[in-house]
Amino acid sequence: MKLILKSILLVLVLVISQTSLAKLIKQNLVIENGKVNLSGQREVNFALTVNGGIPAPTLEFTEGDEAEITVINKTNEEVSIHWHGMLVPNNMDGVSNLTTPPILPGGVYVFKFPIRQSGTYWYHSHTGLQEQRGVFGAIVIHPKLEKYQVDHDMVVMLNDWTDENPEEVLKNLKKDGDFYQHKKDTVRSVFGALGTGHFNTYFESLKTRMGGMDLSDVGYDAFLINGKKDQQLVLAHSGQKVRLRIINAGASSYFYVNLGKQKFTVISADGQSVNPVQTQELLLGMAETYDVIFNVQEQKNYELRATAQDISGTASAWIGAGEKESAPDKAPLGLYEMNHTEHSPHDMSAMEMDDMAGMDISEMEDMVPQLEILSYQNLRAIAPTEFSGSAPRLEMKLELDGDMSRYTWFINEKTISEDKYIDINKGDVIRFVIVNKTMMHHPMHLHGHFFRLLNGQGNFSPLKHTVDVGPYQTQTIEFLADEPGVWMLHCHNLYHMHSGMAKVVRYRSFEIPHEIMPAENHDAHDHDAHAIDSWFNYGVIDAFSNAGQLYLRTSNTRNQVDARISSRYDDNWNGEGEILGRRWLDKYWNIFVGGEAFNFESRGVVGTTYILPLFVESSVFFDSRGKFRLDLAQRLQWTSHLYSDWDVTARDSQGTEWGANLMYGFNWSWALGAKLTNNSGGVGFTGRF
Ligand SMILES: [Cu+2]
Repeated sequence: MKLILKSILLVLVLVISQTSLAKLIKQNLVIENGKVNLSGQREVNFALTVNGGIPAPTLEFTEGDEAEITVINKTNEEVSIHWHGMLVPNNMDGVSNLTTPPILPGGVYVFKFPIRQSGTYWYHSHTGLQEQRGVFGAIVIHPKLEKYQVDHDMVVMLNDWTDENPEEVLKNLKKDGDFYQHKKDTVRSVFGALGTGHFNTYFESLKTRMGGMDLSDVGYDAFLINGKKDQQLVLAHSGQKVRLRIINAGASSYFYVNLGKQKFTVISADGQSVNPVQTQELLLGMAETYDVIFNVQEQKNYELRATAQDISGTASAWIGAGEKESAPDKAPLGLYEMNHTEHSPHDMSAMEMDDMAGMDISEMEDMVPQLEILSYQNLRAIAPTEFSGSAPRLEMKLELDGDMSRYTWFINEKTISEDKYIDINKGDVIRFVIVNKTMMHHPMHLHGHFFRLLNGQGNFSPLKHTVDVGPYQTQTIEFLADEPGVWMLHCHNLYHMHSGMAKVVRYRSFEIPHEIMPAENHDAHDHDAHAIDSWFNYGVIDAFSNAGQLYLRTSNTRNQVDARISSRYDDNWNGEGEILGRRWLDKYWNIFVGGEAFNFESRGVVGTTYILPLFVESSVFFDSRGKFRLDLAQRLQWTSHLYSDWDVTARDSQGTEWGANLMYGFNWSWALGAKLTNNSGGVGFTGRF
């Protein structure tokens, strides 16, 4: 009897203490237009600050708290805040026009949700390209009982920064997916490949039309840790433990993170605890987070260095005190060595998977593996994560693909504007097999859930909210559908997402609340991905002493209008022009209809263009007089600056015309050189805009 009373009393005490611990944590976030100079090179006026700074303030909670966050929009555009990795009610997810109303200029929105989890997360705008302009901050949630006692607990927030307005960056990528290769001096070429002994790889990439491996599309001006290129993060002394909550808030950069050759222990991934693993380095995709513990063993000041995956820049933060211990530079990347057979640390190696699977926790802790770089197969949950066997399963393949020439990105060959929903049933276990058919990494993020990453750890597969799918790799994830709502599933490369690589996972039983519906009806395919079906422009002007041309293009996801007038000297000056409306059927193939003027006659044309292996553009025209025309054109990049364009036009009503040039490109926009045609030669320039 006494024992029972005692137990009841204990339960009461526990219940009361728990209730009193459930604190309401209030925070205001004021978003404003700001002028900042984060690169140290230029002050820019497109920045968005939160409470006056970049990054936004760190929000700190304890599991069980209630969050009340008031977002105040003092800008002249609509804004949003998404709580990345947080298990929130669907209407608190912060995706404008999908889950939450947009916060209009001068508007205020109060987010209220219970804190159901612990770990390291973050928040960011889910509107336009605002995340790249500064709207991102960390979320730190302490568990009720902290397992790891440390002397210092620090957020390490990584991001990429461009002094160019991100809207301009997207416009440039839409002109040419390789736009920033010039700025970064990573243009691949025939002689570049020959000189490094990789001609076969290069030729193969042209033959298969894969192009080279691109680790990053954008040429950034700075990489930052907590908003700075270099800083003393914390003064720590020998014998102290430092917990680092590393968050990749980059818009389109993967980061390597290391402390030189120092080892550190990974204790959680994407906020979820994993069996401790020792490593010297991490590779973080956008939106991924890792918590690590670093034991300061000597009285030194260690450099924590984040290096962009394409080795185009670094950021540093110093930990410790005393003599500085710098992290070594990473070797520059061979432009041609990379192909899809090369492994990224996130790829599965069957052998390693076998080694790790079936090991129990105590064995793991005994032999905390020591790694040079952490890979996914080293992540093991601390408790079983498998779902009950009775839950129905739905398996779906998601193919990631893209078209670099028009910078459009697809899931299962469609952009989100073309095919938006994946419908699921509550209670099902949903398995996505994500197959990457591109030469880029895609960090795929699912809102509102943790998924199991099937990494060979069986019942102990780790829980994540974002998974890196490397070039030509496949990753399989599964989750229990127990959070009714509509949830984004998208690539966390901001420019990929805004060029189509996104979907919405929709619970069949879920009804979109009334306050969202108007937006849903008004703008059915716009949602988060504002730019997807916008039109983008591109133009070329050629001015040679023997030929001239003006080409203008405007295009959106599938449609394109081309206008071209040209003139060349063959015995005398003649002119021609055409205007064509095109429809892209897949990334290599379009059909067109339009008109052409030739020899002072105009006629209607229909036809088709196909991109052949080696990126030879071939077009067949049939005109309203029953005549036939064949065009072939190709660019050959000899060195990073020297290139040739050649083209052939064959008409059955006339002979064959050809032209070829040899140009020296100063940058993406301008080139000088010489041009040959059937029977003339000349010099001049080319401008692209
Ligand atoms: Cu992507």
